[in-house]
Amino acid sequence: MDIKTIAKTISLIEDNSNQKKTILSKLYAKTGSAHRIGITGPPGAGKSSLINILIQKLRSKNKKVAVICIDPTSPFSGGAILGDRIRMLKHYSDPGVYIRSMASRNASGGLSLASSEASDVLDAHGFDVIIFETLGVGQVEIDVMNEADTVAVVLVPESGDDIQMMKSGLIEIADIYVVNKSDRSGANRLTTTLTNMLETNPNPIENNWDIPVLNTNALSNKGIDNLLDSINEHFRYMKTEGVLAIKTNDRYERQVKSTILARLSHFLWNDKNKTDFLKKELNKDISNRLSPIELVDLILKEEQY
Ligand SMILES: Nc1nc2c(ncn2[C@@H]2O[C@H](COP(=O)(O)OP(=O)(O)O)[C@@H](O)[C@H]2O)c(=O)[nH]1
Ligand SMILES: [Mg+2]
Repeated sequence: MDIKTIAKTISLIEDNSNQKKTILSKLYAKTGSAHRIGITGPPGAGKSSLINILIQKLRSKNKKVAVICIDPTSPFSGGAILGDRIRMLKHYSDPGVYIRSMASRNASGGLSLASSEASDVLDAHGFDVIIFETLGVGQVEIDVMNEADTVAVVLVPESGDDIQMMKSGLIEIADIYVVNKSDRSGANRLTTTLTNMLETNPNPIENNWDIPVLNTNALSNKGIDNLLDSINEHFRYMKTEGVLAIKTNDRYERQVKSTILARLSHFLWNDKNKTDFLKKELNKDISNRLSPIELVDLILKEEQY
């Protein structure tokens, strides 16, 4: 399948076309080979710059690479994504590279389901590495990171003072820490802070994996080989320890559950009787309304769940 067809296929899935079920069903059995990598961190940390170099390094090893950029802010291709596009532009004519931005626009079932399904398309069509780039800000982005097998959290020396950052959900999902912009002062201090933090709070689930803290400089290409080595090492670790199989099953389960939720709410809210129940209550004064929880019972009453 060429890149154009892949792009079209992902759009059909994203837009909930009626071909979606056939498409996803045909390819599911062919998934399971790709390494899904999440790269997250604050805006401007250098995620796209690092990904750009990772693409080059992976291409020199003949690996096919896809990047899914998650744009949390805008349903349109916003400035950030445009910048990322330009940064990665030199790969555009390479059929072994596919770059796409994704927004929550139509994603029924959420962005994490949409990105997971898009990855299945890419996985089934021979992409060896699929990278999700997200801004480390909210729950949506953390949910997308959960779809990845390996998560690298990119910080910069300035993040050292940002205690909120350390407390946010970001820290719990990291398999690898990257201190980028290590050309700036404070990089070593942040590396030490992170290393100390890891000694006192090791990952409770992947307890045989020592989370590395790596220094990189995306401008001068420093430390990126180490980053790629750690990414590959984590993939090997997950395979030998059975972690990958668990993650694959978790992903399957999440896809099933998210799809059920999306389908049920679609089914309910396309039923005029149900929406009328809601409208009727909304037209009443609060003092005369059913409580929200009672209305739910009324709406669900005739269904056999
Ligand atoms: N000094 C320095 N600047 C960097 C480094 N990596 C990226 N940058 C610059 O930081 C800015 C933001 O980079 P970008 O990759 O777009 O960050 P993103 O928002 O995390 O994707 C750009 O101007 C990059 O050129 C680095 O290692 N050192
Ligand atoms: Mg970026």
